[in-house]
Amino acid sequence: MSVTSPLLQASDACVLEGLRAIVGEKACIEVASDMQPFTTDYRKLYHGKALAVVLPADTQQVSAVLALCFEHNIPVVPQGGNTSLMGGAVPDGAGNAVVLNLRRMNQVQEIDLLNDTMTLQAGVTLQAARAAAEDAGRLFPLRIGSEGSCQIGGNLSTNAGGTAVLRYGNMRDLTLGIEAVLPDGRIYSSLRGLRKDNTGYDLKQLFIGSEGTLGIITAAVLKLMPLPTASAVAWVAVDNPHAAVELLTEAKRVAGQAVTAFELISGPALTLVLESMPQLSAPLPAAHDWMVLIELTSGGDAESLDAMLMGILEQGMERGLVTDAAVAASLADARAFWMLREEISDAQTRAGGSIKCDISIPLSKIADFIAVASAQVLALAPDARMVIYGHMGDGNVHFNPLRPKDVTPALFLAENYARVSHAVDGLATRQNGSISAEHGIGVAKRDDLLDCKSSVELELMWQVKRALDPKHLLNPGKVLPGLPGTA
Ligand code: 2HG
Ligand code: ZN
Repeated sequence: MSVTSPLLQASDACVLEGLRAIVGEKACIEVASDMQPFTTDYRKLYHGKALAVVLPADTQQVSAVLALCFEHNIPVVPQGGNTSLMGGAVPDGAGNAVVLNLRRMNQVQEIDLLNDTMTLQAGVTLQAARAAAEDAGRLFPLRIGSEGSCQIGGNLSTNAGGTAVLRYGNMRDLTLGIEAVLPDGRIYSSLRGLRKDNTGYDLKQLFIGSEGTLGIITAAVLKLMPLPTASAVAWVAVDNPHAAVELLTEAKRVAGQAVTAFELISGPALTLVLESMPQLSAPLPAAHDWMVLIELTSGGDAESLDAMLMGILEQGMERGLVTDAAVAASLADARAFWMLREEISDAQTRAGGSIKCDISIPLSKIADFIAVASAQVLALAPDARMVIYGHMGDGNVHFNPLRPKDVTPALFLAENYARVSHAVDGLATRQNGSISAEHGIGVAKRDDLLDCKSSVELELMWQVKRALDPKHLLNPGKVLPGLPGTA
């Protein structure tokens, strides 16, 4: 659609014409209703507006779009699969920004089996990246629930984590190089597939995790791992989070590197999933306040891995940490256990009225943290459903109090969002934890950085921002809170 509204300023019309010339008419969306899927986040909590949504086909087009926007002082909001939980990938309501969605840049460009690397464009979905690696006989180990829609560029720009970080690390750990386009259109590239390179500053790290505020990541070289040949999975009832931490220590003692995932799940989290998806069933006959999902994987045989898992569970029972356990007898069982875990996030989205806290804290303190934070939240919102779960093995818990069934999402959030998240995040900060372990900052947690970052950290962040994005055009309003006299 290329009809320019008469209400547009002459300069906007000129920018739109330029954008169409760069990406082609079909890849430049200008009608508000067509832009809506790109200007609203997937939980439908953030509704923005845009001048246009562009879908470039390659890095050169991204570069040309950014150069044009730089010249005309037009903000640009980079977007991958638009699965951010923090409102990080949609524009604000001003309507003056261009959303640059990377989904057309979806080519896996090279798999180098000798180097164990994969080079791909940023718009490849995580699922497609994993499938391409698997087709080549390798594992790309990042694993998150939204893998069908989230894209590698978004995974990089948020330094995504997920359920296999315990074994393989997060996106930063899995990346050898990136290509990124700077706000003025210049292209930075470190797509060299090197595992060692100490030639000065490691600039790629600036772009990873900075949520598109410094440059737009357009391609990456990622590490590949051997495909595991065996896995063993158990759904385990534990007495409490302290017992879960003890069990994790035991698991690491017995199975070492084979401990791939160790996920904590509270009773209310499982209940929510079962209520919202009645076709699924609980792995254990009785209800439990706390459960963990353990996965071991290895390149060895299934028998030894099963024996290790049984050893961990027996020790756990002997020591009174484990009260019941179901071991997956087949791949289908294992998938069913994982589905219960992976559906927790979407079940909250469907219910509405969830307060998202994404805490990390040293493992030695995490159980106490959960106890104290729960007591504080229940003092503020006594009927909240305590949906607490996540990547216990990484010291990362999604602490997401949910509205009671008889209170509307809007009312629950209006009354509780600020005070509950302030209490939980404040406690984490005082204990030297993080208020965003893996979800990023976006717009949702931006101003909370003022409470948890030192003035030195904030000043340095702003200095880096100004150095790379002097006109403050890339993903404005995200990540960086205003600094008095500097914003
Ligand atoms: C998960 O671990 C995701 O399921 C989403 O990080 C967590 O919705 C959430 O809070
Ligand atoms: Zn998570």
